[in-house]
Amino acid sequence: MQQLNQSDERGLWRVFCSVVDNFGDIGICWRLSRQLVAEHNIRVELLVDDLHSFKQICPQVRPELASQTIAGVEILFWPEENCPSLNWQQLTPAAVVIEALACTIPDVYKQLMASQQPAPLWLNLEYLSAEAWVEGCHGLSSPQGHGGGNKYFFFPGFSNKTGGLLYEQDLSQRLDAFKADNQAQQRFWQQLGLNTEQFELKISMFAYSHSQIASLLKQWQQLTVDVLCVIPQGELANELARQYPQLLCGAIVQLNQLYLKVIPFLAQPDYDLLLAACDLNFVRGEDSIIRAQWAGRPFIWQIYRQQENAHLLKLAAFLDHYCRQMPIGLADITRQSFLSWNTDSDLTDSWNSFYPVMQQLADYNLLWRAQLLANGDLASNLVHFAKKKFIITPNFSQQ
Ligand code: TRH
Repeated sequence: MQQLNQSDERGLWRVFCSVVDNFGDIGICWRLSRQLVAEHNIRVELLVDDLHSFKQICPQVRPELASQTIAGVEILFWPEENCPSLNWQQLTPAAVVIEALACTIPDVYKQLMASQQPAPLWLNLEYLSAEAWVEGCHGLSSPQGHGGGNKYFFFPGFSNKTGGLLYEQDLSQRLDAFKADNQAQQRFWQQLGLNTEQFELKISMFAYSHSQIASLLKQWQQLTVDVLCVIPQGELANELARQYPQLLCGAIVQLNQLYLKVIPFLAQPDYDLLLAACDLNFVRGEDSIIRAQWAGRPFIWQIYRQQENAHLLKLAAFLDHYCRQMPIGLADITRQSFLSWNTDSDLTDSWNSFYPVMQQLADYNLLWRAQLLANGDLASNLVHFAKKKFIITPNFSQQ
């Protein structure tokens, strides 16, 4: 058995990120990498195959550079296995290698890992799911054969039998302080070119395209208060712009009580503030739903679609966790609203039930957030896991 020593603890962590589509993959890898550097004093190298997507959530990224350092994270462009600009042999041997979100480490690098003494700890950071089987698989290892050692599966999740969720130190305190500070919020909106004083309901709408979006917008037009809905640039904004072309020029489109505005993609920390500044957040995919939970505002989640409606099982599993402590009536409305938003249903009825319970949900979400935080945060849980594994299985060749 080898005890963890200083160099293992401080050694390099190499994170591999392949951008499948959208922004969740890089969004998660970028948050994790930054946090490992900032809060755990770990040297992190992030290899990513799409710097243009990365730039959307981190404007400092320069896509023309093969390597660059931002927020202490060393970022390498990883375009393809045999890219001449990446000399695998010359890379510093890593203490920990993270294969993030179903990406595949190149064979040439796997061979290097197997020949390293001691070999790195190889972790597969999985996609988020609230399904029960995740608890049984979290932390399991899988032998890779041919001297490749073990790969460990690390699952984010909603219970203390999983790896938890990405959460930076004091985030909820910082977001709550922002929510209590009207001037800070006004400054935030001004930076987006908006004066929001007249709006009693502010909604952020980060979503994939939706066949029934018009039924929801119609309800908002008929409310008795002024409603602001901001839509980040992308698929849904383009869809709405087919009907209201002025949206793409940054104009505000007024439809009775409803004011629509397309906003640019924000840097990740600003997106967190947007979620805290709105009264209701529509979020999607994997990372923005986590951020909505930290913001503590009412939210509605559009899960990433999968074949044969597999995503609806994942949605149901999440709702089982999320709604467990809610009063029955609130749980029914929440389930129905999430389900309608994730199917092609008309949204009139679900909105009419959801709107009156928003305050109740806002209160509940603070309890839910506290419950999630009791599971520890994903980065710290990963570091803890790595320390344990270094002590027990320091090296592939000993297994
Ligand atoms: O972009 P997404 O739909 O990503 C999805 C999911 O992760 C899905 O699980 C995965 O399989 C698929 O990609 C390939 O949604 P998500 O996960 O919320 O990621 C968006 C990221 O973009 C998140 O880190 C928040 C960030 N973001 C900003 O930084 N600024 C913004 O203005 C917005 C709207 C988002």
